Amino acid sequence: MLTVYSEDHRRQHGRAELTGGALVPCFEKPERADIVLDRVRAAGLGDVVEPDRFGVEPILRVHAPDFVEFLRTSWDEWTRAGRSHDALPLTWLAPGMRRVPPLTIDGRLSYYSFDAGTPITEGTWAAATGAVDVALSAAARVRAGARAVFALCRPPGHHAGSSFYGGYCFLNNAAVAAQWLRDQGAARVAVLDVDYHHGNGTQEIFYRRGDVLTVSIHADPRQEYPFFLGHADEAGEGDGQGANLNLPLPWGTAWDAYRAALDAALARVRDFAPDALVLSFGADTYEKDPISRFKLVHDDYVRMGEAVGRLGLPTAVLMEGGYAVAELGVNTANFLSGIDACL
Ligand code: Q9C
Ligand code: ZN
Repeated sequence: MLTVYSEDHRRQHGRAELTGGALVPCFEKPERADIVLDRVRAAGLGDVVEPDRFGVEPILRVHAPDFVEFLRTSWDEWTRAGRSHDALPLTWLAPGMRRVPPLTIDGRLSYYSFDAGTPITEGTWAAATGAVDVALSAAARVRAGARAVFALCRPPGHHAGSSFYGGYCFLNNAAVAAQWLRDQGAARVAVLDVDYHHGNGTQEIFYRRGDVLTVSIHADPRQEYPFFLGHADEAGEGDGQGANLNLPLPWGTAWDAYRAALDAALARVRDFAPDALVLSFGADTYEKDPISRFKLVHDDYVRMGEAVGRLGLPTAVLMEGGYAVAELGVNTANFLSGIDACL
């Protein structure tokens, strides 16, 4: 399987996130991509290529212009306010408050975000747009006939919505890729998200649409981040009624229960009969992940890849989360090998 990779990811290197009441070093760090690339090479999975550049237009197909402009200019606004450390928000809307666009950078960070775990840095825009180019380059090769391509995206994307960032995500790589495939002529596209956390951004972007199926297997939001989306009864609205499937699982879930959910997810994807699949892959379901509570082991990722591969769909696999850095490469390469075994 071909891998698309760019060094642009290094430009996102936040110092700290607010977690468990403490400022701690960012879990989402450049070493994640390094170890995945190393293992992809060591496993002999295939060539590694640079992305093509697609510009901002495909991003604007799923993200609001004012939000994109905010991401592009927020670091400059932040430094003009006299700050030189990473930019973090610390106030959010609660029910009864008003969504009036603030004029100042602290208000604007709050307006466009939903957590304090996602620092904006000098290189954030370059890294985030680079990750989109990586995803789009994989999608383009799939559209041109490749059966499966791996986009080694960093920073990840699935928590970013049409007008908000958070969860280490700024631009929704999977949503941009899915929309781009639609715009290139795919009649139906499915997004399957197996990251430990619910893909709330992807769900939000496509929730009222029937042409893009969104399916997510994740930790139950009653227990786990992002808490306020990802429940089992969210089925889509309007034209999108029936085109969203959430399969929340409890803390402690291991392979047997996970596989049952995966089978249900794959059955829904198969029934939808998409022209292409975008797969949001996170290895934070791994038993030793430092911020997560599922119990998958190395070999489970091979089985997961084989099950996805047996769908027989043209597939762009996009990197999302996974924070047990030392073992992130093995788990990801195992998943890709499982798909490769079915090509
Ligand atoms: N400190 C992905 O796996 N955890 N994102 C708490 C506030 C956030 C995970 C954030 C976890 C985000 C792509
Ligand atoms: Zn995650």
